[in-house]
Amino acid sequence: MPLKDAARFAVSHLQVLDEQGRVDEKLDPKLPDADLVKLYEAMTLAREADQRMLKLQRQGRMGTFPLSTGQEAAVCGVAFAMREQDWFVPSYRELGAMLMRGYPLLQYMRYWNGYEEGNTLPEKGRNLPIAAIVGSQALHAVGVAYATRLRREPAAVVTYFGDGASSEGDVLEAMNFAGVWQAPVVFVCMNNQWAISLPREAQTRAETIAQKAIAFGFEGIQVDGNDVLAVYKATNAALERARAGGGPTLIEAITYRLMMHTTADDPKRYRPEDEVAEEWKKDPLARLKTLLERRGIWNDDLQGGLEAKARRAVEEAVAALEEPYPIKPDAAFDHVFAQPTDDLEAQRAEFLAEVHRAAGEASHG
Ligand SMILES: Cc1ncc(C[n+]2csc(CCOP(=O)(O)OP(=O)(O)O)c2C)c(N)n1
Repeated sequence: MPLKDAARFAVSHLQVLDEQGRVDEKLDPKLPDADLVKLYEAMTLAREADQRMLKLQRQGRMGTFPLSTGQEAAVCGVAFAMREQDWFVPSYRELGAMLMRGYPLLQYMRYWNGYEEGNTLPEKGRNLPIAAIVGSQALHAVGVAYATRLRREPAAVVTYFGDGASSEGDVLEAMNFAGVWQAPVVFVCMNNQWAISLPREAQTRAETIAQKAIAFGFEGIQVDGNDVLAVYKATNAALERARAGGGPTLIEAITYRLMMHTTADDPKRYRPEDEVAEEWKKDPLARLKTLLERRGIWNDDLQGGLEAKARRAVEEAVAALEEPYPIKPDAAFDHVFAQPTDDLEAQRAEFLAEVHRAAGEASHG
């Protein structure tokens, strides 16, 4: 009996806007000029906030935080394709998208400055908080997506995770459930080439991360993650399919973590600086700016105005951050359940008693 193919698969790679800022006309999602400018503004604000927070951290005015410099196109392009009724389930490196979804920069800075209540989102809006446990959010996303389907809502869920997280059981289990249930969820793997000091080649033997979707019975696509048009186009298609009952998609966004993992990390110890210099040449902000200039809708005045506006917004948040702020040590106990359990409240009381005892000891020397 001859051997037959049981199945055959292929994984596409999408690029619309190349490194020189040229658009492939056939693939162009044809966003209006105003939308391109909005995207560029969102990405610029994220970059400005990231870099300002790095300086604050170095001055001892900010806690340890993860940087998203270099990943703005992938982060913001995804969020731009989302509608208000879609659910946003982030990891911890999606500053630009969080701001686009209405999360105040001040809250974000408070959270990374050690205030748990900074991770409380505005009541309105379908946004989940930052998830620092690698991969955990993928399971939450699938649960939310399943509930969305049960309620027959025309909404979908987006979750982000890293190349490192793609090897976590949580993410693989989440994708399996999503496939079986045909849950309306878009998994966005931000392949920034590094999981702290572990390079992509040592993460998985698979040629692409996108192909992992195939094993779970849904489509995976790879996109140039520094190309905001490709990211937007792929996400928009995946969300439309999910909202219409077509099930999940995995999008692997190829990008690069241009800075340290977090401010506690020194990447010079494990990756060559010429690699980083090469990657700066693919800066997603510069690429989108070139496109705006080619279209004749951008100039130095507008650039100066945008930079000043972003700086003002960041400085306002920094000024508010440094105002006296009441500490709520038990904030971690809030928002765990809609109806707090007796057990949790008992733990809160025990914790607060301990805090008061320690504070009393400290004040009495
Ligand atoms: C379950 C779990 N294991 C380990 C860690 C420590 N940790 C934090 S970030 C990280 C690397 C994650 O890399 P990746 O998923 O590629 O995302 P990136 O940080 O590059 O965005 C690790 C190991 C954690 N927070 N949670």
